Amino acid sequence: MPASDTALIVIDVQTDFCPGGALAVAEGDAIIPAINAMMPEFGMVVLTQDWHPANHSSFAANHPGAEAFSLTDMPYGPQVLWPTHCVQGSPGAEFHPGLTTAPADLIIRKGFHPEIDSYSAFFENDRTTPTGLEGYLRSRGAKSLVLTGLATDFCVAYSALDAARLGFDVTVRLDACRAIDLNGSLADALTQMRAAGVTLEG
Ligand code: VGL
Ligand code: ZN
Repeated sequence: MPASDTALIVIDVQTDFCPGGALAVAEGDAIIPAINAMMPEFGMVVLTQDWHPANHSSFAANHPGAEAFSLTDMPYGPQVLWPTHCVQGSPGAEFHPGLTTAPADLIIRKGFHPEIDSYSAFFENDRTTPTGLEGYLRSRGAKSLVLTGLATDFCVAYSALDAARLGFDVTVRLDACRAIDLNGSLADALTQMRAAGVTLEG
């Protein structure tokens, strides 16, 4: 049983990131039984939801002529242009129906500002605009975080790196995550997480 000051963070287990979805991660749904089984072991459970307006600047469709999975320059740095996904209120933005959501204490939505993406559960992609999750976890006394979900190399990794930078003790359960792996992004993410002192398990 994890200590009572340990929170389980479940990143973006949404229909669009699972097979058949708009930005499907290979085997994205395969992690759901493991995540459901972990929830009752934690005193704090947080789910995140990628939650974009239709005019979001991370969508290739909003950049005439741009291909999905190409890179563009944003004021805050390079940004991958994604297929349209997790549009607010759309079926693809729902949690996967297999995910148990009842044990969650908090659901945090991110990526709702049209002009900036937010991979991390803590900060938007400028690495400074907060989502509020840090304050929530600190005021509940969380010291350690266990991260699971989608995708290992984007939203999970960015969340893990921010959490480590904020001083939380961070573990990523790789067996309860799956990756997009775009041009070596998984290897890069694992290297960066190790360098930041994130514990990689599973
Ligand atoms: C994610 C790309 C775009 C993720 C979200 O959840 O990893 N990836 N939006
Ligand atoms: Zn997104």
